[in-house]
Amino acid sequence: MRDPFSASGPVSATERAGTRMRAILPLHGERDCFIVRSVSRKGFNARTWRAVAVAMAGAFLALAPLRAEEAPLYLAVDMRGGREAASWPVERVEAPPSGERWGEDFKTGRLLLRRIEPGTFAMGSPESERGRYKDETLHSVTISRPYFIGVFEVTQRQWELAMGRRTSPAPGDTRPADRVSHAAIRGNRAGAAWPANADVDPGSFLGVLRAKTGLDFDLPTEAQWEYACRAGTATALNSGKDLDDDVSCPALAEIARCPLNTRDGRGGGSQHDTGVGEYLPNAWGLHDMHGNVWEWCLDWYAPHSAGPATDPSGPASGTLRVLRGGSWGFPARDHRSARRHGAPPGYDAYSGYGFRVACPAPPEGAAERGTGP
Ligand SMILES: [Ca+2]
Repeated sequence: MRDPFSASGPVSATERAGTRMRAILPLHGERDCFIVRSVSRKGFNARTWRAVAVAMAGAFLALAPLRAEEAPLYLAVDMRGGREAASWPVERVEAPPSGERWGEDFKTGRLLLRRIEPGTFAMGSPESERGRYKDETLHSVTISRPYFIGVFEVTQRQWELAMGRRTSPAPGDTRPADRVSHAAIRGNRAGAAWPANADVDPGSFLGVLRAKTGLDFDLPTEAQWEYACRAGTATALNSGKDLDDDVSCPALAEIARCPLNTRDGRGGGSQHDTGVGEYLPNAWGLHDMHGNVWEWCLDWYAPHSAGPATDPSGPASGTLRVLRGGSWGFPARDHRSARRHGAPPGYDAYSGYGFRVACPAPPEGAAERGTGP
């Protein structure tokens, strides 16, 4: 690690350092990370620093650059060349883009993923959790390797860029790709073999994404999905709140497109999803882990076993593939972090089934580095 960047003062302060103007901003969703944006004669630069000493709330004592193995925080695939492009550039992004509407670009022509660090968490739900189902047996799961996961559900425009058509007649580039089957995402030949291997069909969405980027994109495993959804929480919802009603819960409406917020002015309707990223993200900056559309995971569905597991890949065989997170048409209890749902892998008739992608993190030290502030 480099020497800490010595600075002190309130966050969100703008200061002059030599010839540079420097703005220090809290990184959304991170308690100890800050973005340092600097403007000098050489141009604009932004990178993420981790506070090594935090004094009072809202002030820091020193910042250190993220370790090489921690960077970059984000990875972006530029899909705008469409199917005709020989390849799609993969950019390493060390800080989320700025601007009020920064997300729009990453909901249409570019695909944004957030790095998730390894850790151990309690998967499933305690018996005391309101709205739980019996197949959510609480057990310890370790995620041993870092990975990237989509900040948003894959959208109609992104699907169209890869596949040449949309999945649904519903208008809106930023609406999720719905009515997609597990088989359409991975393929129903090679792509049906998980967990025997991680192959996908060349003509599937993931086959195209892999061919254009050279990276091993896939659906997340069920454990990767729940770990990313919870972002450190053990409550029913990833906002740190529990349900106060099984069907209609205001705490859920803050973070998810669900039946309760059908007419909140964000594009939702009584019979469909809405644009991705319209509701509050979790602590790791991921949107719509609850609600909007259910998200396909890699695993076959089966009841959890009670013992601890490391990087579980699900049962060897089954009839249903797992879906997680609930959707616009389901009651509150079906949006809980621990809720498990399944459907036949070829099922594509429901407008509440979609997905987000995941990707193993590059080897440690392989990440490109930005320059200091
Ligand atoms: Ca979702």
